[in-house]
Amino acid sequence: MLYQNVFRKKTLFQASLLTTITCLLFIFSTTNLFGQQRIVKSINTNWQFHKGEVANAGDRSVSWENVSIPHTWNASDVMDDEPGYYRGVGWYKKTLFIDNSWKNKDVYIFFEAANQIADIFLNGKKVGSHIGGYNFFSFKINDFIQLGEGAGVTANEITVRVDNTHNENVAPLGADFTFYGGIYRDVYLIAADRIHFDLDNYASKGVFVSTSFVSADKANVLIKGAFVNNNAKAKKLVVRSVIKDAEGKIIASKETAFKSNAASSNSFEQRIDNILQPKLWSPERPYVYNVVSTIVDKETNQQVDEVVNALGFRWFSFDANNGFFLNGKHLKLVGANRHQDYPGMGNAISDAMNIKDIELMKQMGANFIRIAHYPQDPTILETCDRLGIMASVEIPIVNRITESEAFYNNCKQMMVEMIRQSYNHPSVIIWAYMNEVMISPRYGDKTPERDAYFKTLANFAQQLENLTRKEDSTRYTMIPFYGNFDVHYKYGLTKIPMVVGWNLYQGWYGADINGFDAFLERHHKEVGDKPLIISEYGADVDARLHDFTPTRFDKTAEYGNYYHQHYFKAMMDRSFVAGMALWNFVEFNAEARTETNPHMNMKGIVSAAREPKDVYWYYQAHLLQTPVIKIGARNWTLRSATATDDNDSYCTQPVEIYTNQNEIEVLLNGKSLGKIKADFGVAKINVPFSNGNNKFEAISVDKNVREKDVVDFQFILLPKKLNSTKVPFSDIHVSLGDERFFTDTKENIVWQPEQAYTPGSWGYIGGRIFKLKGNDRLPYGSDRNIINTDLDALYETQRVGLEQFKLDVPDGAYEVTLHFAELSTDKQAEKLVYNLDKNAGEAATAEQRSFDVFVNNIPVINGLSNTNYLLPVTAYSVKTKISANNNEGITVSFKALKGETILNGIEVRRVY
Ligand code: GCB
Ligand code: CA
Repeated sequence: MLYQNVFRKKTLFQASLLTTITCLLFIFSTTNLFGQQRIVKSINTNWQFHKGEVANAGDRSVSWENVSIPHTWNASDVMDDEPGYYRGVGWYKKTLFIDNSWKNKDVYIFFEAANQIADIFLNGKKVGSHIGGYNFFSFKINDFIQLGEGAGVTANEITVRVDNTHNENVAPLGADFTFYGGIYRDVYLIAADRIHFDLDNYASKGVFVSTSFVSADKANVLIKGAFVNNNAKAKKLVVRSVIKDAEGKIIASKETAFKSNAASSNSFEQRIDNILQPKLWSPERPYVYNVVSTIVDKETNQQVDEVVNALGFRWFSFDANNGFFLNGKHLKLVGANRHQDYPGMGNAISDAMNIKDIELMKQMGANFIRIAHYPQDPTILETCDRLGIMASVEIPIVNRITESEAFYNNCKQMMVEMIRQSYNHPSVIIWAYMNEVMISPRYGDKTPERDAYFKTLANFAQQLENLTRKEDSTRYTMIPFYGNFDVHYKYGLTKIPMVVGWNLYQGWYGADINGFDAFLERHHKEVGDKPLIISEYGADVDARLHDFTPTRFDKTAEYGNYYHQHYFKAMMDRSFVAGMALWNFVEFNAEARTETNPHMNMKGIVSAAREPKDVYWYYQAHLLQTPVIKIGARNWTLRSATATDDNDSYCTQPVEIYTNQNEIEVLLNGKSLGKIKADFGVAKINVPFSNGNNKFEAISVDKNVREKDVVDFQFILLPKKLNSTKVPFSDIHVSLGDERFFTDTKENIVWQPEQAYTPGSWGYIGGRIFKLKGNDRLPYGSDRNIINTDLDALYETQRVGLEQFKLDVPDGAYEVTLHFAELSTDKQAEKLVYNLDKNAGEAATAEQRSFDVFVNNIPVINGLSNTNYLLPVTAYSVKTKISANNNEGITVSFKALKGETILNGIEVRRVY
């Protein structure tokens, strides 16, 4: 029921339908070629912004900063060491120079979004308010603007109060992403003729296009909508819809004549049937037609308004056993979720940056996107239409609801806005809502209250479901659940949507990765009539961290690869899995997160700077039809490790190559290392890297395939014995309590995982790896944000209780740097709701400690303690100069005075 609000206008007259003419391949008279269109122009530049409340916008006592839109006030405070970010009020103002000739027009202001409550004022008078941070909204402003006589423009002042304060009645209430405040998408002025397509229908196009029937042979199109005649007199009008193919050729059209009364709103409905041999829309060929809807004033025979919409001919269905079908053909939906922010910019990003993400997804071979957890910039769906990516779009109810009428109504409004605003995009196949709402019952374990809350949730889900189906019967619905099967089943949630989405993290938040396969089987067995999409799955990858024997939650690239390879195969193997959207396409800001890259959720398969990680190439190898050969860990070009052989000539490390070729030949510095068969998209080989540059090439054994890949790896070989003459010692950087390699890409330093001391070499003596008390998930180290450093990964790991760190370096002058951070602290970490592990984030009891540090018997640190430099989760470093004599090397000794000794990192550099 798209039109329930069309008739809320002041005067309501029934338009009389005079004639209806259908003509296929109708050629129009030239008078319409340059028909009048509405004026649409952005007003993004030259705004002023004040962070905080302002009594009135003219207040000169407050300071205003020049900004342009898109703008957020949280671009940088989400990355600092101070927990939290500004959630409050911000004011915007701008002088609007409006054309005097717009006197005769209907003028609107249109926002693509403002987060999250916006109040709009013009010349000091309130125009209106909008609630919700992710949908478009618009207001008619004729009654508020001042226009002078004659030619030229008149200055008007617009002010906008935006508020992103937490509000219990506005979704999202809490989530693992940042709720950036501000006017963060484009703002437009629209000036339309007094006769125009409806501009008061939830900031939608006012014209709704659907296909009532599509087959390969023929298609029927339905165009519905409303228009207004805001003239003081009745008008004879023609509403004309023209379908043009991608080349601009008219293939069908329809005209409907109306007599519209003065100040009236009129609905219309046009059918264009029997379009023969329509070019179907699909990921391989996303053929987009245009529907150009115009209104012609019969008196003057002039076009007065025009709206253009995309039209794709496609049909689709979900089947609980066999998955998804597009245009009658089986197609597995494979793609990703996507957040909308960039580092340093927050959510205030350009159209080009939005478009680029979708292009990157397409280049990977994705055919599906879950636009989560909220509707995004209009360019996103436009690009999906154009590139052939099917979309699920979602309103931002995340983790929990508030049991209030205001909350329910706001959510329903968001749903109606979303559907009407994005209705005409052929890429949209699913409307979704309520991400993981069963995860955080506000009543904890209090059973009766909790039970009531879950029942309320189920009831509200049903209401949203009904509303969605009533608004749009041409799409499917989905609710993305979290991985507790029983609770969703018990409260009937699995019955409500047309497609069930599961967000599953076995092998990440949950211990056993095989639990994923078991869960899929369980769904199929117990709710076998429900089509299924894995709406989220993912693992955090800090591309700077590597380990060839990775473990869950170590954030290494290698664990991420293992996780995705397991999941992808499990889903491809099961036909009842209709599709998947990995979490997440991009690394995104989640201010409350800590871990190795604080404030970031690193599950992105492209980095925050949009650099693909290995997993991206893995999917590409599976999804593209054209030859793909991509060397894995290709961003890890600066490596350093200890020689594998006794001559210090090489170090062997495994490398994965992602490919859709059967067999790959690998060359190192021009010499073949042999041929390897690929297994489900991955060819693996051990590579003997030598000191210096290693030119690594992968080519197809199939001589007809030209595609190949080359990566230059810089390898710094460390000698097995530090007095090696073949590879003279120069420097070493060791992360204690760590099993990973950590490449600091800013300083081009490679931190080695720790090792135990053996004579002639280097390493620790005594002690144990630090592990956070009561946290079973982290294999070692802490996940806290370390203050005063960007090298969180280094300081988060630690060796406890060590006696010495020894390096059998040759005689010479050295610089030794020691790094410490107190990881055992009772300073409470913020509890994160997505944190499925109950114990995680629990406060550890602060250890009291004090110890002396000697370097070659010189007392460098006297009584390092929690009462002096050793502040909780704060980086502390000391650099000392020392000489090694008599072949005794360097010995750093730790002497406990109270509690246990610690060391987080050590660097040794030979000076001469
Ligand atoms: C989820 C949430 C998503 C989080 C993700 C994660 O289940 O739906 O918002 O970002 O997990 O990375 O923890
Ligand atoms: Ca902060």
